[in-house]
Amino acid sequence: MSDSTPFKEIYADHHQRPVLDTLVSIEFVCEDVVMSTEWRDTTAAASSPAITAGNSSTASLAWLLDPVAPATFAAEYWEEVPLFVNRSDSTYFADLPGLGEIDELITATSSHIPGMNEDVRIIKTDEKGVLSVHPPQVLANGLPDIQVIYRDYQNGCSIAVNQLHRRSASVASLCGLLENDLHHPVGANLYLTPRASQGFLPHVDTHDVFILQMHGAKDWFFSTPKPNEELPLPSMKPICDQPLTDYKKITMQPGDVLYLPRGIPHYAKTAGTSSLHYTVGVEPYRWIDFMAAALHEIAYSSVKYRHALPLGFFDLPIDSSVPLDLAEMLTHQLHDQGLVERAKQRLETESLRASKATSTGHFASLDRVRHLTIDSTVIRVPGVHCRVRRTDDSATIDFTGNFVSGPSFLAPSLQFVAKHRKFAIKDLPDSLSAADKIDLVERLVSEGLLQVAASPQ
Ligand SMILES: O=C(O)CCC(=O)C(=O)O
Ligand SMILES: [Mn+2]
Repeated sequence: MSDSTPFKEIYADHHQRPVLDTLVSIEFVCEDVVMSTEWRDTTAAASSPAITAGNSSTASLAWLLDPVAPATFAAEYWEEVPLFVNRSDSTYFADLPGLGEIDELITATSSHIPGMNEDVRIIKTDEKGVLSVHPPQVLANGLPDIQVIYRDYQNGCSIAVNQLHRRSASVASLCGLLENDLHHPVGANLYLTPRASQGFLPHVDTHDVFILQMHGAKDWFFSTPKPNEELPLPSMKPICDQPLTDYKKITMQPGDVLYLPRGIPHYAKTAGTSSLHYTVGVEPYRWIDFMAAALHEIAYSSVKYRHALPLGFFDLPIDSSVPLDLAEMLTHQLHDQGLVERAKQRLETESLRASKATSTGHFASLDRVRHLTIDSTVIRVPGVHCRVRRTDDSATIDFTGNFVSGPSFLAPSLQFVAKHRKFAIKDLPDSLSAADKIDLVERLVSEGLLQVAASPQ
């Protein structure tokens, strides 16, 4: 991406283009709109929300960024350049929880997640620029006191709900579908801000974010990108010393999406109306994660990596010839594509383990599993993604939240399952007997990958 196009604003519908005086005040946007080769009228092709369970998983990133194609996003924006999709279609996110559902999202689940902070937070930056962030008051039953939150909101506080994908199955489905396209972990937070208010001070996030405007309007201010400059690690303290004049402003309306790469300083404010947005965050696998996965894989095949460090080693000098020797072994083995593939598979397997809210209605299938016959039809559980991996003597199908492993002769059947969303049991490859086909499918239903089709066969 050249320096002359630091940011793109994409209009999904040319009838909705802002009037010129708006553009003039954002000189870099103005230039981009005129120069843009991306801009096109996609009114006719306007896609309907693709987040409901069962829709094609490949449509998800395309749907989110429409009219920007995922390949364009990957090549020109990802990790480098903010992208504003100004589609102004207030129905675009209608299938996701909106303003009317927030009370339930807050009160139906305990606010405290063991091992993590509170996931509901009350946030305000006051007129003097002083930030306050605090957890909600909690009732005796452990749930947030919504009455106090209503009062805070009326006093100008924003309400943030983290881990939305654990509270709402439709948000979980959206995140799962995006994960399936991006191959990086995705989660969602929600921010509700009253009119004329500011939540956070300018800051950087250590993950990439897609901001989805659900209700009302919000002004966003963010700095122009400096490609590849920061890319903070999750553990880095987010710093933000950008002078305020360097910030560009856009206004988000319902249906709009803003992509901000991690490390881009930003803040947001409401003016005349309240605002609800989701922040869909992508905590990407980085090369450090890949290298760590490769090292873990090597440790399985090389005993040298499994030896203990010397007793009392904190107080001893470390002989650097040992780590150098290990690094050389790693370099040598990385020439072998096998290690590269195993490291990749390790990350794939890990990515399928993360748990999210679910609404698959699976208990009905568990009730029917005993009645399967060779003629029964089964479907893959909507929103559950799977991948097959094999070793010399085993075949495994990893899927969201679980896996099933067996002898390597199962590999063609597992691959068949991974390829077909819906199939009759008899259509599984004939390397399995009829009884084995039924056994395998029973197992995959029991473990949560397959559902028994509702209609009698
Ligand atoms: O709405 C705000 O105050 C800031 C939200 C934000 O920084 C984010 O969603 O990443
Ligand atoms: Mn942020």
